Amino acid sequence: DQSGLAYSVGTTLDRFIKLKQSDFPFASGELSQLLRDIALAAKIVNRETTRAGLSNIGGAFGQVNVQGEEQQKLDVIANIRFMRALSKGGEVCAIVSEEEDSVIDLQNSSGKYVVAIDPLDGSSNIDVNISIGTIFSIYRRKTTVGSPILKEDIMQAGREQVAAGYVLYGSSTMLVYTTGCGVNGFTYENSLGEFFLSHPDIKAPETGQIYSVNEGSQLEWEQGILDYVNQCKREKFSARYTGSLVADFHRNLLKGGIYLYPATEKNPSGKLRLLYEANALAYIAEQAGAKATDGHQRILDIIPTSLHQRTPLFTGSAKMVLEVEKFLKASKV
Ligand code: P6P
Repeated sequence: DQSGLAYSVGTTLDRFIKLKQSDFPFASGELSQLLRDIALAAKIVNRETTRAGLSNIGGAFGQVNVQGEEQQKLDVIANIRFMRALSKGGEVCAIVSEEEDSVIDLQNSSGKYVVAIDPLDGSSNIDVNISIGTIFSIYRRKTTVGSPILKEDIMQAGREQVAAGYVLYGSSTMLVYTTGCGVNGFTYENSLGEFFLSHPDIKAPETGQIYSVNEGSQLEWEQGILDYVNQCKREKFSARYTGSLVADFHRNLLKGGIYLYPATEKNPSGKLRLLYEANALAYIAEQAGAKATDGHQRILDIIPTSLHQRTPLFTGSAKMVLEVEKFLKASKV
């Protein structure tokens, strides 16, 4: 932290953002404001998720989103809340959301940033009170005038991200994000309505004993994945899979471990979305000394070709990700 100003556990998110802003000598505060706008929406969605069972907003909303999945009411509410916070905040020119078929152009010519977001991932877990999450990526638009352009501004490779993060609505609600200078985690204190720095400078263990995969699709995996998971079993690793990507990713980031979503018959390109799921977690992983690959290349190097494209995702402790790639290569010879 070149600012020289000390921050410590217990620093509020607002103060932390201000302190870290000085890491960017030319920062004019827009990215800081955008991060605050996201934190605000997270506070509102947090309140909704904790009440889901009570105010009868759980359960399917009846509509089907672009993913062909039943939209839970909370999905819709989270999408509305983040859209509203981002458009009101004034820093964003366009949004890609899992809940929207096409790009939302905010008609904001002064907005320098593009946000890709999954407002509420793992929403099938809402009704059974399992942790859910928000995942977001932030890019600077490349063009400087007129409406943002799909190829140049919206579908940028993950390595172009200027910031990324997730909110985990779990036993406590956490905001974890990076702006390219490491990863920091903040825990929400409901009674004060503030996020406080609780996990400064998160570094992922370089290996671990936890693997997270839906073994129900084992018969559909390519041989290398099967070989790797069998190796995990020989080494008596623990299987931990909540069905909620953010929860599994966060636990593995802190304790060491790997999350795998390979290609399956149902999802031949994997299930997870590149723009608003894999890229954000891949940026955080690498900033914390971990890795994220599609089995052959860094997630962050994938050049997007469509808005909602899927990718296989193997992410977590660096040595474990390298091991998966080794097994995939070995199974092809
Ligand atoms: P499956 C939730 O729908 C999600 O996008 C991730 O949060 C989760 O890890 C995965 O899909 C679960 O998918 O096929 O194992 O049910």
